[in-house]
Amino acid sequence: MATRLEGRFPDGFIWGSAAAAAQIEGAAAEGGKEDSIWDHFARQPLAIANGDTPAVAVDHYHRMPADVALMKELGLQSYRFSTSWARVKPGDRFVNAEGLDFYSRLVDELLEADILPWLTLYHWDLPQALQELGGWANRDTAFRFVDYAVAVHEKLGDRVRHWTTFNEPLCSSLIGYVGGEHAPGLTDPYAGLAALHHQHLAHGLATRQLRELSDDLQVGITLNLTNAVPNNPTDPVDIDAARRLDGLWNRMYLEPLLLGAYPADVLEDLREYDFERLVHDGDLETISAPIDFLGVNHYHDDNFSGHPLPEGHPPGKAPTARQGRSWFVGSEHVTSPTRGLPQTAMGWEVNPDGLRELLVRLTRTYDNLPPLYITENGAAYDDVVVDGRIDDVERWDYIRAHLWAVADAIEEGADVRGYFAWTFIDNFEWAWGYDKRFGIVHVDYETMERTPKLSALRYSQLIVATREPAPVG
Ligand code: GBH
Repeated sequence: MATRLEGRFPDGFIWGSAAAAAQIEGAAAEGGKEDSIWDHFARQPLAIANGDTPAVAVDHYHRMPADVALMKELGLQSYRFSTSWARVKPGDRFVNAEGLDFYSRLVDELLEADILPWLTLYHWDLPQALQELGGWANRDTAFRFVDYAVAVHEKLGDRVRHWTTFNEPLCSSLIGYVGGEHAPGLTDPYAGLAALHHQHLAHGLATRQLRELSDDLQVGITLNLTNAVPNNPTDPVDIDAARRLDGLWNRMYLEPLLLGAYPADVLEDLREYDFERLVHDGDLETISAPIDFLGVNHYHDDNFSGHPLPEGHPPGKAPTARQGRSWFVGSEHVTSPTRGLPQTAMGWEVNPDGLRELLVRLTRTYDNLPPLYITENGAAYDDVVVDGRIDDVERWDYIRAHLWAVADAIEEGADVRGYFAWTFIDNFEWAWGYDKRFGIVHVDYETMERTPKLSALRYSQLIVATREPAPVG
């Protein structure tokens, strides 16, 4: 039995932390940046808790050098960030040099601090101007994404080696276009399914283009994958519910990428929507071009039932009183009963072993699975500041327990090469606004002062310890 967590990761394992442009930058209308769909969405009534907006966020745009200095102080080896399309190429016609300059300075600061830049091109902030042309429901947006990727590459391609096309396309397609909880806030299953396919296409087209521009890039994608568990493992109705959601949530994203085909059982679940009309000749070949890594974001696994929630079951948490719609397209009857496990402040159940199971299952299912990176994992808790300290013991317990699960998965053969704690700093948690804190670094929203929480200090110690030889005996 291994007793030291720090001794359980392979050489070269990358320890990092992550954030996303719309969640931290602020400066929403500065430096030539125009509205993204999140700026626009945040102005709609009841879109975001407390009427919060990403306009200022944690002002990272103006505080970037100090934030990078703090990353260095904590010993982070890599920083996963995203570029904002609305800052780089807001309209369809021009590239905003001032926006690109910001990212160029960020990359220089990181390299100077010996921190590997890990870039994501799309973390949900489509330019509103493109939304007005239909957004991701419009196939043409996939081709506009390539133009944007080329513009970013032209500026950063000489210094950035790790490129992620999309972060969690499930959220930016189904939750944004069907569930209505995320921008653009639609509740249209047809638009959601179109967005899903067009984001895959955009991924494939951009991957091909980036490889043509440089032959030494590491190009991949990040998916949010869940471990779909049947509520009652012997009830065929629950088993079918888990199969449906594993399909819609995981396999609709994994399989076109890795196998070049959408899963037949899900296409059947979606029959009334005629999903296949969206898929043109050659699309699947484009989408399934080999990738160098798969990013896995994981927060919770999910328990599914094909029965209505029992009477008296607590309702799922929603950020505002706004009415959404189930984004379980084609499987709208499926419910997610709780299992009575401990929950984070998001109401997400904590079950670290679900991450081990997921990683092992991926490894056993797909022969051509590329190396894996945990590109997000972390938790929201209600932090308390006492004498200027934030002893977020629960958050550190959460991270630590998930790292044990990752180490167990590696022992069982999963090729996991890095871990990025979500998130470097408290920030704009989408529809939840500033209500939920996921940071390992605390932000005082009055003064914008940054304070590493206990979790950051422990994480930092862990990073140092993994570099030291194990004690003898
Ligand atoms: C990630 O999304 C994001 O990449 C990141 O920006 C964000 O800040 C972070 O996690 C924390 O939220 O409809 O009830 O079944 C997490 C996305 C949120 C995915 C909830 C699926 C569905 C809940 N997940 N979720 S439900």
